[in-house]
Amino acid sequence: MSNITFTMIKPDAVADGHIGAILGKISEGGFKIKALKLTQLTVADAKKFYEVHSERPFYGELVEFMSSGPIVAAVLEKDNAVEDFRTLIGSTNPAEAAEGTIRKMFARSIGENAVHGSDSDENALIEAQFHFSGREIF
Ligand code: DAT
Ligand code: MG
Repeated sequence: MSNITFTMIKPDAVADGHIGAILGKISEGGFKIKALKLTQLTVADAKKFYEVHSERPFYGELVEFMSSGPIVAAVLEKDNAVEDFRTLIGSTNPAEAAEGTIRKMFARSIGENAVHGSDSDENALIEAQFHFSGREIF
């Protein structure tokens, strides 16, 4: 399953009513939806998903935020999906994100930044399988 990436529309963007607009940007960006659901991370889920950041000073608030409300999880397919999706979402800090990117348009702050995008093909597969069973990925 190369050419896939994993994304979440984070609790801030769901609460702010941006699910439809963000899915629209994803579709316009040429990504095909392979899996999609509204769900919520437990604290344990969020700790595990962001384990790589466990030594960072923002880990506690990141885990608290990511488990604070519903998210939309999705698996997306496109040539060069990981890199192209990172371009579409923009920099981690929305203040530094390019015009027209999802984070520039919809994020609240560096911590509450509207969307997740996988950072490698390897992690895309791990993250997709963390959230979806085989029968949920089309
Ligand atoms: P990205 O989501 O762009 O891959 P990352 O992997 O470095 O960024 O960090 C994961 C998430 O952690 C990020 O989306 C928001 C949060 N985060 C990163 N840096 C932060 C900071 N300096 N302060 C607060 N939250 C931060
Ligand atoms: Mg990252």
